[in-house]
Amino acid sequence: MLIGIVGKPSTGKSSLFNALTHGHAAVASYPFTTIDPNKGVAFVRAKCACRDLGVSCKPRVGSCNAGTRLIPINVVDVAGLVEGAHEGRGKGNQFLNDLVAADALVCVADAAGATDDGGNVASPGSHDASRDVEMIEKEIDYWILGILQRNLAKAKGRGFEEFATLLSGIRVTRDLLKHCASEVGFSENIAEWKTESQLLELARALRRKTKPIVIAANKIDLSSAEEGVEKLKLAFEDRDVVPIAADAELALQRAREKGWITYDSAVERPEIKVVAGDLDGRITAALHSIDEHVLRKWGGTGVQKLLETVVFKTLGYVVVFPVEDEKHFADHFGNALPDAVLLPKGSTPLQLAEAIHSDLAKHMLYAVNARTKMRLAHDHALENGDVVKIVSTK
Ligand SMILES: Nc1nc2c(ncn2[C@@H]2O[C@H](COP(=O)(O)OP(=O)(O)OP(=O)(O)O)[C@@H](O)[C@H]2O)c(=O)[nH]1
Ligand SMILES: [Mg+2]
Repeated sequence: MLIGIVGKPSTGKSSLFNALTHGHAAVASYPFTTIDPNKGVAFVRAKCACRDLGVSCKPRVGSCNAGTRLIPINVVDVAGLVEGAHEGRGKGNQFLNDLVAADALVCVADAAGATDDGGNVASPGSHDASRDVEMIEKEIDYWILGILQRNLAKAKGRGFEEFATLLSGIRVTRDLLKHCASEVGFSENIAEWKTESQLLELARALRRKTKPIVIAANKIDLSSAEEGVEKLKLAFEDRDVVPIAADAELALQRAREKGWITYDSAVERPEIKVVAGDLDGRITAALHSIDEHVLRKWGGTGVQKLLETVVFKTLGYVVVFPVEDEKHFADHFGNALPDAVLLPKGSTPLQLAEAIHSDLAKHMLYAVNARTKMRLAHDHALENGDVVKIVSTK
């Protein structure tokens, strides 16, 4: 699973990246601080099956803490996009190619409206973040349009099927392409796909399906953000808008690492407890400000909630635990619940097998629900928390 972080320059993309991945990407108040992409790993929390099953699990990746499993998610933070990026403005849009495999995007907006169109510091409330989100979506549509046009040229003289295969890199399947093409009025004869406005419509339809966008309304510690968050929620009623304070989350993580405070972002309404006796007055004041303007006012920094909103709400993924030994819920070494796999809701046992290894899928015979020991139908929709054994000829 890969999540891409996009947005106008200086909205706080790298700050969010650092907060999610405990990373050290460069952060600064001037535009285009990030040029080369930052790549890292974040973790979503999910209920582990170990408690229900009464086993002590041994995750191969991630970890499990008192029945809460941490599952890794890849995150990429890229350069900022400005209006006209598809025509080469700012850093252009070619760097978006690092996001071709992304399952979803997080669009970071400065909800406090304190960043101008070019990413320079502006007075709070002077910019409308919803316009920025519209601009980002438009630039992503043009990027996809470019991919469609390049691949149409490559597929020249060949058919729809070949063209669809060329688009698999951006997670477009044949069926999805067919569906979206007919939505915009294209026939299956790709030689007739010439109208740019229709192609752009197609790009937009494909973007909505393959790159769902969650809006991270950042900088909620600033007073003008309250209005900005409301505006974003109103403008994007059909979207998930999560208020966040990336900077504050980073500051709390670092204060905790230094042993100054205790802080657990995983709980509802987290609190800060100062444990160091001799903190500098400026640090105490900064912590107090975060406590008052972020934790008490908004119920948390929103950073972990954002990640889990993307994975479990927007994408609607479920967690499935594949095992080889259904009696002990373990792999063949006896490690209980070694893997926790994220899959789209409605996935079948074959899709689980494909997610584990293409060979397993190729040689799969059937699947068993390890909890009930009953065989699963081929079209069974896997549910959150299922523990499944795939039986194959190999
Ligand atoms: N007040 C406030 N400032 C923030 C927050 N998050 C980030 N910032 C500040 O916003 C500025 C830009 O942050 P970056 O993380 O570098 O932004 P970016 O979107 O990666 O910027 P580019 O890489 O230049 O596109 C920095 O001065 C950050 O300290 C926040 O939650 N609140
Ligand atoms: Mg950056």
